[in-house]
Amino acid sequence: MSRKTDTIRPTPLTRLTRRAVIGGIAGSALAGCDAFQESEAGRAILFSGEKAHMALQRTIMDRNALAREFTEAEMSPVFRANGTRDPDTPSYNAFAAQDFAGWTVPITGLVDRPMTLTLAEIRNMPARTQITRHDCVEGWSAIGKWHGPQLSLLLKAAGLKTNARYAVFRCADLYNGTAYYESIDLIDAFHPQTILAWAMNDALLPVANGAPLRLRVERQLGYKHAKYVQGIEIVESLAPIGGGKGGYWEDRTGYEWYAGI
Ligand SMILES: Nc1nc2c(c(=O)[nH]1)N[C@H]1C(S)=C(S)[C@@H](COP(=O)(O)O)O[C@H]1N2
Ligand SMILES: [Mo]
Repeated sequence: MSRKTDTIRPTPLTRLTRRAVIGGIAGSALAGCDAFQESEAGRAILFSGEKAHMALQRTIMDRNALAREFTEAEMSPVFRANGTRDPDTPSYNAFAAQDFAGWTVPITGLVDRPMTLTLAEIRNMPARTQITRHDCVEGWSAIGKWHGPQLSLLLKAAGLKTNARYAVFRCADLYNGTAYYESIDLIDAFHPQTILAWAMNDALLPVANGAPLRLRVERQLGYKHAKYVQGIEIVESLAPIGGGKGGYWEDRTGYEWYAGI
C-alpha cells in the first residue's frame, strides 16, 4: 500500500474535512475556488496542511488495516518454532504436567477492575480464527491458523483507565536467564486480529509455539508475538519495564519496538 500523499491530484479544495478524507470523496464534494486558493502561496499553505492531515489519517487507517488472511490450502506444512521452544522451568513443568489446568493470566496495572482470568475462562470466551503469515525478523515466514479471544475482549472486561497506553506481556520462559516480555500500544491491542491464541492449526497450542497462551499481533514482526503469556500489565510508560525499550529484544539488540508490517 502506498503511503505517498503527493500522488493525490491537488484538485482545488476550499476545506478538507476528516470525513471527506476518509471517504475519499473530497474532490467531488468540496470542489470550489477563491482568490486565496488561486494564488501560489495560498495553494502551498492549503496543501501543506492537507498533506499533513492526510498523512496522519493514512497512518491511523494503515494501523487499523487487517493483515492478509490465507486459506487452509496455503498453510505451511510445518510451522517452525523459534526462540524458547520449551520453558522447562519447575513451575512451567508443573503446569504442563496438568495440561495447564491451573494456568492463570492476571490483568493488572491501569485497569478499573484488576482480574485474574483462568485458562478455562479464556478458552470459553468467544474466539476468532485466523490464518495468517508469521514473519520473523531472522528471515523466515510461516502460515498458520490461530484461534483465541480477541485481546480487546479481555481489556474491555478489565476496563482501561484513561492514562493507559500500553499492554505489557509477561512470559513464563527465561531467555538467557531473563523472563521474556513484550509490549504493544493500544492501537495494536484493540486491533481485531490481535488475539490471545490457545489453539494452533486446529489443535491445542503446542509447548514449542507458546502453550497454553500466546499473543498473535498480526501487524507486527514475530518477536512481538509473546509466547507462554502469564500476565498482562497495562501501563502508561514503558520506561520502568525491563531496560525501558518495551521488550526483551528491544532492550538487548537494535530490534525496533514498533515492528509493524
Ligand atoms: N515468550 C517468548 N515469546 C516469544 C519468543 C521467545 O523466545 N519467548 N520468541 C519470539 C520470536 S523471535 C518469534 S519469531 C516467535 C516464534 O513463534 P513460534 O515459536 O510459534 O514460531 O515467538 C516470539 N515470542
Ligand atoms: Mo523472530
